[in-house]
Amino acid sequence: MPKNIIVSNRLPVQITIDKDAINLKGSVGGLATGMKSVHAEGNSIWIGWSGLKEEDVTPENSINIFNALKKEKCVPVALTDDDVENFYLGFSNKTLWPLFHYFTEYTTFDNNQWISYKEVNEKFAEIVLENCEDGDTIWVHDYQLLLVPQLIKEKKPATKIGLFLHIPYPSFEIFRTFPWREQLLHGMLGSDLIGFHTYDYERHFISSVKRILGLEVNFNEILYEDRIVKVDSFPMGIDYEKFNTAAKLNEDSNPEERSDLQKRLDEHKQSTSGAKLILSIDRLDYTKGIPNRIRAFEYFLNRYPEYKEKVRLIMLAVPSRSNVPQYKKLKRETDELVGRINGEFSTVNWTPIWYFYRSIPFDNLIDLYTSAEVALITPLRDGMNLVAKEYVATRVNLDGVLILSEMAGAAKEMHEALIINPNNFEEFSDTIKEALEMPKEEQASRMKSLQKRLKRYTVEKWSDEFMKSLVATQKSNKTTSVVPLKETLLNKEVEKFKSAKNRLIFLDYDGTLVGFKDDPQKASPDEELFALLDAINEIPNTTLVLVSGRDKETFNRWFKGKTYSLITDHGIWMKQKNVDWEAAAILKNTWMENIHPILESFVDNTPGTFIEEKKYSLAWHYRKADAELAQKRTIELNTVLTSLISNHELSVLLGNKVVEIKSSSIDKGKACTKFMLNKEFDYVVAIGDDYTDEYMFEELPDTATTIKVGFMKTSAKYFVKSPKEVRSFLSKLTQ
Ligand code: GDG
Repeated sequence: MPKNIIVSNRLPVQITIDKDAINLKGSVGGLATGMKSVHAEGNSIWIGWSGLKEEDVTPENSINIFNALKKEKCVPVALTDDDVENFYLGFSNKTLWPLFHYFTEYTTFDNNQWISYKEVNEKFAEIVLENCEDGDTIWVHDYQLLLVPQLIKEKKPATKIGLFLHIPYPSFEIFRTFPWREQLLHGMLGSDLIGFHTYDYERHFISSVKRILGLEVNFNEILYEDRIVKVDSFPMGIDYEKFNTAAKLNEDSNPEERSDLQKRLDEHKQSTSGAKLILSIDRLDYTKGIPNRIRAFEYFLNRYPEYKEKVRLIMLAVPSRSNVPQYKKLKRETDELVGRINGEFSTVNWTPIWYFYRSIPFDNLIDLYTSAEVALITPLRDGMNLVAKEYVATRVNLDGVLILSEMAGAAKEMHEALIINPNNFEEFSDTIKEALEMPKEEQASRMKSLQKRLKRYTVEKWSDEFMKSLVATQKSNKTTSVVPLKETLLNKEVEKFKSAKNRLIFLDYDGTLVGFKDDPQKASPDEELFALLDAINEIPNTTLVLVSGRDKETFNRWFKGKTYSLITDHGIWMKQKNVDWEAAAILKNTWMENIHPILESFVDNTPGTFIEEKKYSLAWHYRKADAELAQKRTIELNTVLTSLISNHELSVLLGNKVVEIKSSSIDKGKACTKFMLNKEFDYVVAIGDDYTDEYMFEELPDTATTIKVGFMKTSAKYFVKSPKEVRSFLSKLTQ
């Protein structure tokens, strides 16, 4: 029975060893809750780091640890001291975390840490591979494990792999600075489905994929090797009922039963009439904008002094990554700021900021949420931010106001919050005032709408939606009728070729026999290719034809002295073995002078593009241009051209990174048909990579073997991944 395998940096249980006793404690985090139903299903397992260092695990306790975790359906990945230092505190938290949160000044690029990141990702992948079988569904979480999908997919292609990034995905301009950008993207693209919290992160990722890897993207589907990788946004929710129920219990509790913290909070309220609490909760992380928030609060107190002695900011900062220098600096800065402001503003009865640097139990968290009239959640950058959602879920009386930074992913869906730019102190302080003075009815109407959505789109729903989408991705991947030409099928084709009596091979050139070069003139045949083509050409009863959009002059120069048959200019010129060139059609090229200026204007406004003038066609090449701009311009150019050429027997070909205008009375398909006229072949194979080759695939007899290079929409029967695979197939024919 297929399994669900969850993979995350940390396991959902915390393990401690006390002498010989092994203690496990379930984690209460959002991820553990969200994945509960996925993990509960069938024979699911969770793979991750237990928090113990390899050095803590001895031959005596290792079995017990393993068995204790096994009971929880968890499989540990062992990390050494060195891994924790370089992979976790190093690369994950000093490189990826700051870079993806736009803190480039905090980002370090250290090659040793990158090596460690790769090694630890391999460790995770190895444990996954030991535990997975074909048909299993694997869900990998977050920025620490971005290489894991590819490492699994390479070895186990028949698994379904999902990846969810919990932090922002930065814009291309930020991501491009990352030295190992290609490797990281390839790592992620090992997935079948990649999920982000918001559409913005999704589009930034797609932009990086297009610009850095030059891959083709249709809406949210990336054509990657022989697969489709789907990208989508899944905004993570919370366990609404858990927070809502806890808040109701808190509300109904007797004053004597209340916690010490709750009693202090109550005292504050009773001390002055109109006293209000503003709450902030975060891990102590520079992305959360804590010093900024404190300064903005100071600005507010100076701007609206009437709130002194009435309003208190209660700030919970949970210790986090305290070994990393930036976090140490942040702690110092926060301590100093709180000290300075409290020193400056405090009176005998009032301190403006209550600051807790610790983690608190869940019940106290509820005390804070339910007691605060305002929640001030103002990160400088945040993937989602669940605290904002939890605050809303605890407001059982429909009161309270959420102030939320527009830099948090949550702002994309919590429109009824007061959304602010945390860097704008005027707006910041005015919004605090607005929140403190907001009429009850408005509070209720905003809370109601916010709660409605949170109640519906819970964390469980989030994981269900992701899993459903992952399964659906696999189905849509299978709907294509084109199959990869490998192993058995490939050998069958070779057999068919060998047992045939008269064979014909049509080969496109660019993108089929050679990879693309920035300058098309530099793509001349290499020695290996000549040797291969010569070997095929020498096989008895075999006709080799190169069919290209290239001009006759270029092919004449490149293949001088060779006896292969050639078709050039998309079929205008044909040269049969040992015969001179003949024109397949008499064509005019007077139209060119009208089209040329249009192409020139597109060259002017699309840097990196150029025009290739052929005798009977004009080509606008954009392979060196920015991928996104080129995509936009291609649509524009196609629209302009198709409206102009309709009466002129011309057609526009949208090729592989090229738009070509040529006479519509010729194409590769017509040329191949003409070539075959009055000849008998019992094995025909055609290989090509772009739109212009589709004419060939469509017009050849049904019995022909047609092969597309690259995984794109095609009417060919098979596909191969690259010119390298084409060459390998051809060389099998010669053996
Ligand atoms: C990453 C992304 C994204 C906090 N203090 C205490 C405590 N908490 C709980 C909160 C909340 C969670 O921790 C914090 O969640 P966030 O979403 O705010 O932040 P990150 O930890 O940075 O998480 C983030 C998230 O992943 C999910 O995808 O939203 O953007 O950075 O649940 O309640 N819980 C208890 N005591 C505390 O002192 N019990």
